[in-house]
Amino acid sequence: MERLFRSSNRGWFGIYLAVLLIVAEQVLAELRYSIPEEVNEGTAVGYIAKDLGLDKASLVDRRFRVVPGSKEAYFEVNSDNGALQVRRKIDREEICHGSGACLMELKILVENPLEMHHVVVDIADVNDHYPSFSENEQTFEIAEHSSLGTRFQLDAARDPDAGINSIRTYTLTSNDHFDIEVIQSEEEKVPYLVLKKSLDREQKKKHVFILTAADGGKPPKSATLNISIIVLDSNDNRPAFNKEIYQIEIQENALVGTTLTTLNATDPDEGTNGEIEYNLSKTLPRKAYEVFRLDSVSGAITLENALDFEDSDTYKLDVQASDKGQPPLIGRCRVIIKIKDVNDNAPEIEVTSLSDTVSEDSKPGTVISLVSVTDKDSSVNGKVIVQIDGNVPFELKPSYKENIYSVVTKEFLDREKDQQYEMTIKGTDCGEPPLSAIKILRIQISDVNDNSPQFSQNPLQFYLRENNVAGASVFSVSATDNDVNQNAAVIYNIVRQNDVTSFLNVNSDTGQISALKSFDFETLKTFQFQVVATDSGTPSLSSNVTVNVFILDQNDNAPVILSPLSSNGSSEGVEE
Ligand SMILES: *C1O[C@H](CO)[C@@H](O)[C@H](O)[C@H]1NC(C)=O
Ligand SMILES: *[C@@H]1O[C@H](CO)[C@@H](O)[C@H](O)[C@H]1NC(C)=O
Ligand SMILES: *[C@@H]1O[C@H](CO)[C@@H](O)[C@H](O)[C@H]1NC(C)=O
Ligand SMILES: *[C@@H]1O[C@H](CO)[C@@H](O)[C@H](O)[C@H]1NC(C)=O
Ligand SMILES: *[C@@H]1O[C@H](CO)[C@@H](O)[C@H](O)[C@H]1NC(C)=O
Repeated sequence: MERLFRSSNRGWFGIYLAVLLIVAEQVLAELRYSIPEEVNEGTAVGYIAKDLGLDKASLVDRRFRVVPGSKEAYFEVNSDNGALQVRRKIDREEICHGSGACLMELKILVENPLEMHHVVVDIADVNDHYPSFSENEQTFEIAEHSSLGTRFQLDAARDPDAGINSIRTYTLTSNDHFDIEVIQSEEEKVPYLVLKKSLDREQKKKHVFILTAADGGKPPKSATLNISIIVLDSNDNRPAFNKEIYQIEIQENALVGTTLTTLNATDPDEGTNGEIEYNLSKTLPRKAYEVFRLDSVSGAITLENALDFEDSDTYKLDVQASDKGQPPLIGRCRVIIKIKDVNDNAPEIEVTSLSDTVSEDSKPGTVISLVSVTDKDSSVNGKVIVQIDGNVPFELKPSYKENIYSVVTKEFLDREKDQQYEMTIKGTDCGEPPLSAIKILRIQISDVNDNSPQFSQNPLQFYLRENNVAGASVFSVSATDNDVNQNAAVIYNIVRQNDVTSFLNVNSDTGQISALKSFDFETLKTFQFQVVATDSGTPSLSSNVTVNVFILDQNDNAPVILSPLSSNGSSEGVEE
């Protein structure tokens, strides 16, 4: 620094050799000279002897000299040529402060006769100092979005030189955000940074500029100050989710604890201004809070309780991400969770019958029951196939409404063949694996009078010993009826056709036939009659049987020989 200073000064020296001489016209004949500072020793300040009109030759005799004093050290007179000359280098800034004129007063004395002259030497400034900053770096912390026009005072540079050689300009590296503004106070120029464009920490959090202070010398000397601007965060960014809508699909049988997705919101702010907390919106249906859990720190959504597609097939969760600034800012997103159906429900079968009996005379196609089939699973798994298992005279027909079927008779029924049916109605869904349900349907077939009483054979033959006891039961007839109850309740009647039948009686309930008279083989050997069996149905049905009766002979007559007896004489023989 020292060396640089000197060499620069030497360059300017020549210009200042032309010393101005000012002769002040004062009472005390004051002499005034000006020299630049820093001139070499021996440089003439002014030719005093000449200026005072003193004879050069007499100077030694008259003891021409500078009166010793504080400033004496800097100057001396030359008795040979009468000049005032510099005795040692003068540093203006060492002697004078401030930028005003730097004047040095001297007294010059000659004797015989005694005279004293005042001399004023004006030490002119030379640009021998560089501007300087007290620090080489200055740091500011400025909140982002500070209002435009805000000023920040910078360190002023110092330059001990005076006037034009002191600080003249401040310049800042060109940038978008700040201008430099210089305010002239009493003594010095004070530079300010003025905000001209808003700062955004998320764009750039540190700005570095160089402030250059230059003096007005020719050439100017300068100094630099590094300026760092640290942009302080303000909570000016709300958390943003990486998606506005998250679409998620999950099987309804997903295990509790399964993580469905992890939400991710980011906030470029700093510290707590960028710290995110996730929450479900407070206005969701209660069920949503029971089924899902949102981790407020990680953003993970996990299954808290089992899902049920049949209960709810979609959930819409409104989620907010809040930062921890003061006040906090909030970002929102929506999570749509679609539940995928799993075949976890068997079909349900419901049978509605008006009666559990059906008349055997029903026409084919008669509706006996309605079967409704439902399945709680979704369309694919709900679709149910219904069928009747077993070999029964019934079939299913689609009805007026989907999922409702009629059970109808497929053919004529015959109670006398099957009086009861048990059938299995089976519904099977189309899930994987398929699930099925069964329902047992029991049907009683009710009787219709469609069978007449039947005698086991027709005609019937009976043998009756003559001389039977009148009024006693002699034989019985019986008819059976395949129907039941009244339709099978048979009563018997004898068809009154001839005389013989008037001697016969039938118990209408039992079919016991009694003979009202005793028969005589010798007068009547055989006779025939008919018995009608009638059931009690409405209308009733009947059938008849022909009864042939043969009277058997007894040995009730003494022999009367009319012709030779045959060798054969069996008393049990039947003669035609
Ligand atoms: C004699 O009687 C027996 C038994 O009654 C009979 O089988 C047989 O035919 C009779 N004979 C004649 C010649 O009538
Ligand atoms: C000032 O900034 C310049 C350029 O960026 C750099 O080279 C120098 O080291 C800095 N000085 C200080 C003291 O930070
Ligand atoms: C969240 O998103 C940001 C930006 O897209 C990404 O840098 C970060 O890694 C993500 N975080 C997680 C946990 O996925
Ligand atoms: C978010 O959730 C956390 C943890 O469950 C809770 O402490 C906080 O109060 C909630 N914040 C809001 C805004 O609901
Ligand atoms: C007896 O049955 C026959 C054939 O079924 C019928 O023709 C006849 O009229 C019946 N007789 C009486 C008296 O019912």
